[in-house]
Amino acid sequence: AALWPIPVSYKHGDTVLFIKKGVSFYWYEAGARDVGSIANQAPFLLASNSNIGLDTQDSSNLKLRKRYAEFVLGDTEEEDSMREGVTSDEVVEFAINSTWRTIFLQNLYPWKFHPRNWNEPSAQQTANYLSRINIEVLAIEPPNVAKPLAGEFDESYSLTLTEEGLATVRANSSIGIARGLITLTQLFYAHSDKEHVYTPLAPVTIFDKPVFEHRGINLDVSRNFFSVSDIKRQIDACAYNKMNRFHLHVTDSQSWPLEIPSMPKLSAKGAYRPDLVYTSQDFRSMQRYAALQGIEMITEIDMPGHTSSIHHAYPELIAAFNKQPDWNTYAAEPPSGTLKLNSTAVYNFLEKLFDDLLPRISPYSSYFHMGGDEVNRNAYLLDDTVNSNDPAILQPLMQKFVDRIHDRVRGVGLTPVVWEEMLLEWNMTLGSDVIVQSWRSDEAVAQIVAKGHKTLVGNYKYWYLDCGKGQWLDFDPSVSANYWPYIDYCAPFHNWRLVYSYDPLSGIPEENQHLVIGGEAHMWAEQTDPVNLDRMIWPRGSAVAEVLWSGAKDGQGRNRSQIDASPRLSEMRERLVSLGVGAEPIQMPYCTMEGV
Ligand code: CP6
Repeated sequence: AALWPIPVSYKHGDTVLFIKKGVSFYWYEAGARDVGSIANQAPFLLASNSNIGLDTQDSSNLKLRKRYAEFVLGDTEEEDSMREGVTSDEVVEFAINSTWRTIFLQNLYPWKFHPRNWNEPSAQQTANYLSRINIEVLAIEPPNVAKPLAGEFDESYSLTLTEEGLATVRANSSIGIARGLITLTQLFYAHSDKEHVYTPLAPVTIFDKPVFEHRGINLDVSRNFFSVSDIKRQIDACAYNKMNRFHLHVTDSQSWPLEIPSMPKLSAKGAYRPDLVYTSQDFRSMQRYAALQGIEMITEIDMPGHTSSIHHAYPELIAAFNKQPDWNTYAAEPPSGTLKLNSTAVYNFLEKLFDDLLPRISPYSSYFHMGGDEVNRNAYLLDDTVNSNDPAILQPLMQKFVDRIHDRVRGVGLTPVVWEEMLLEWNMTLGSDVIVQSWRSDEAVAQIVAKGHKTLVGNYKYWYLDCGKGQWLDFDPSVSANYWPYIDYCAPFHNWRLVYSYDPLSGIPEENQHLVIGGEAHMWAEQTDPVNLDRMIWPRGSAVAEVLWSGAKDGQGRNRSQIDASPRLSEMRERLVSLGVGAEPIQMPYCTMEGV
């Protein structure tokens, strides 16, 4: 089995099917549309050498209409629409397009997975020699669902591939179709003749659905800037791992790279360089690119700590800014600095920020993440609107801060997300809708669900992918701002097996397990920039993706990383590389070739 993440149920025979490079998609959908609108909405499908239209012979009793797209090899145009939101129709179109590209343009020549001197099967020797893969896609969701990502969505699918080369993907939603087509691509290999692909796995029957509803990567783009195309590549990799959330930790103390058109100074002064900024168009194109692949982009504006980059534009809003050399009295990282906690100016600023940003989030996401991590009480000693670090004084002020933000977020129909400290350290009273993201311990997860909140896991000892390499063994912040305070957490190094060994449900009483809705792997970027980004996230992120899609344990309660995962992950790594993702190898070819 070469599939990653491993499906719930999976049966295959061992027929080698040869397929000439070509495919037809028969696409059934609920609700009819005419042929003309296909051309209007998906010009990228209409490469000059492809053919698309409506099959007139269709008349199923489900009143489904059937359309087809025939592809022959050729380049497709990049989707570059600036329309707001995505429809379920566009999700299927995007999935079909990338399925074709992945199978026929990017597929693996599988030498690493066969013994030395392996003889490739030849098309001539094979009885089943097909001129094309026929793919039937059946989704019962209407084609024009405008926001298929709202909250929970049905990602289950079934997939069959017959000995005659007919592939059928069935799902209840467009996103289920996208997930099933990803699996389909993993069944095929390239032949060295460059004319054919083949599968040694037909006939195949797969039924599949995720264990956890929230499966994502959190990328910090404040400590280092990443281009839109770097980020879109991570989104592609997430989708290929069947992840469905992409958390963008877009602002922090070190830089503010997000353009806020109503307050242009924020990024003009707060970004590392005026051009290292995500414009509104960039922001929307990332959200849309994610949504087209069934991924919800979650935007985090971290507050009230982790905000000192605001001081470049609005110094009057920030307290305890950059108290070198004793920044660590006031914050977790240099520079220190926090939004003042009892300030009309800060509330006016937030009002303006949310008026600008929240309406740009709601077409693509059901969440807004307000941060709330690592707020150091001492910063409010230097806040002229508070002048105290007494919890009895700070707590009600923080409650008001959180309540005002959450009410504003709910006002546009979004669900607030906060880091665990708001609940567990600041004892905030939070609405029952609020999702609390944990990171510091399994006990924190247990406490959050005991209070009735939904939670996301991502214990830093397992799912933090950053792992500093330049730790100060005798950490002394007064010596230098070149710091890394978390000295212990990288030992042992977070290799993929350690990442895999984390079970999101460990220590959670059964009656509360439904509140553990999933988790995220975290890419904090203090020591990661575009040069090492891909290899820092992948393929360890794939380990997280499989734990969240398939569960941490196999059918017999065993951790798969100790049983059967390494050859599959090696293969997944090759697939990621062929998609253009610079994922690290986990083994040498010898291991997969000779089965060690
Ligand atoms: N930045 C922000 C960080 C971290 C957090 N929040 C972090 C904390 C501890 C470790 C790694 C990263 N760099 N905003 C914690 C949620 Cl070990």
